[in-house]
Amino acid sequence: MATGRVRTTLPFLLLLGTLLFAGAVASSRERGEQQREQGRHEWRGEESEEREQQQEQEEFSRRKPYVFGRRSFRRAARSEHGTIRSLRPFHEASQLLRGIRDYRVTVLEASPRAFVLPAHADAHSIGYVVQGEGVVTTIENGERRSYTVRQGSVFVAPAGAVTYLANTDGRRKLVVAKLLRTISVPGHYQFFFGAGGRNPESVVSSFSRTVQRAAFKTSSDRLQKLFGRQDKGVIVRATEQQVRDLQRHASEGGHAQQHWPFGEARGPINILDQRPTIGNRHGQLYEADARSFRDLAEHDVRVSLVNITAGSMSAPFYNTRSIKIAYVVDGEGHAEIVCPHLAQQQQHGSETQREGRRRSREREQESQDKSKQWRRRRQEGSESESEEEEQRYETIRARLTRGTLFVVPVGHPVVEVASRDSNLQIVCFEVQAQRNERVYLAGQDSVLRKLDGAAKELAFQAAQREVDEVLRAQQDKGFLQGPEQESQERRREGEEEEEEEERERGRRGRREEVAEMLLRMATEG
Ligand SMILES: [Cu+2]
Repeated sequence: MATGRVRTTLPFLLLLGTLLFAGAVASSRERGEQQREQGRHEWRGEESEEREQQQEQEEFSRRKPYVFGRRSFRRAARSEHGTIRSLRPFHEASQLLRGIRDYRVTVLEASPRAFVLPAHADAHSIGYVVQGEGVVTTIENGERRSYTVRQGSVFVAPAGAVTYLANTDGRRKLVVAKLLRTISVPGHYQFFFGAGGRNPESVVSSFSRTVQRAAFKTSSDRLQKLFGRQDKGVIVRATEQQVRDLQRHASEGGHAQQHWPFGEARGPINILDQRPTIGNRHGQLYEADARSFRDLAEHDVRVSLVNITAGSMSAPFYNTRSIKIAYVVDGEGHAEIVCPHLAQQQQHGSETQREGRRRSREREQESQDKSKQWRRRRQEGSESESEEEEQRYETIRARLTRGTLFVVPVGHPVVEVASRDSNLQIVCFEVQAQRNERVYLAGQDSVLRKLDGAAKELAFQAAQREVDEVLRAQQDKGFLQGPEQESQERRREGEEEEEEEERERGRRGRREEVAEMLLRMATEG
């Protein structure tokens, strides 16, 4: 008996020690980071308010690791004429996002007639034009190519290619969401300016004087004059004439109908010009991938735009291989992401951690989901040994507004719901796109409908006819009628809560609940 206890206590102590040590390291690192952050803000003349927001953000991300609000983005560059905001590396935000640590997301907002200085990066970049119009130029293999882009355009700037961009509109902002694929330091990218001066500093003037003189075969004086002038930052304003000049050599690119092995067309495509892959009155999905867009082939990324009609929703689905990085470009609504990892973390977390998390959670109005209910039940002491073996899920409910980013990992079921008042538009970068399949859990092409009759009977413990009746009720596919009004929804959720408590009393398995949840999803709407 005694040895048994020693055997279980020792690993526990080791684990505890490791956790404490890791905690100390993390907090000292955090402190350093904060001090650095603070210094930067003071230099900018900003107060520590932002730091508080950041802490709040970190707290938040621990609870919803797949969701990043507008405030999660940091300014990477700013001038009078525009900003570049960047989301920190995914793997630093959460362990669960290690799979996409090579990717970063930035958002450029350029004022009318703004010009983003030529630079190259140590990362590939795939851009989607959210709003406005402009000209993008890249110099690759010694050739300069300029293309006009507008809302819906997808363009690729390969690593190392000198790229620049201008907002050609005199009135509207140009907004571009970019996925960066880092290839040097995972999750980190750098920009290098050749043409420039003091701000941005040109790489040229960082070489020694003697090297500069020899390389350019001209005097230090003249070099200093040329490379010492620019001090307006990364984004400057062009004149009308300069914009016209930039436009003059730009072609449309675009080859929406051509499939690239047959056409040699290059340059961006506009996904909104394509026929939707899925579409009905509840929504449309527009896609660009390696088949329709040559430039995406080597990056194994699919770019898509989802437009969900006000009051409608996407059918619950998951991706077989892709990790989806989604950025809300317009409208409002919410998403639900079903995640087993978080449920496991909850299960394995210490009692105090769980308590802390619960308290902070209660501050959040919207987290009235099932996971909380079962956590509460656990705290009431209804857990048993066998419960550890069960498959559990936590539902992450994310409010979506313009500028929200969310990640849906491989295999995780998700549903996106547009509010009653506005269409919801989301641009999605799906990485590991090759041979990915969207698998629907409800609707006409639901994977559940394809189960064998016997498999249905066994999985649901119900007669096949009964199962089919439920699974066939939803006639639409891809995009569906959304849930009822919020107030009705609340009432129904209340009823469900009672039902569920009853079920718990009856000690019925969680698996059954999952099946019922799927059935409910299939029949709703
Ligand atoms: Cu998960």
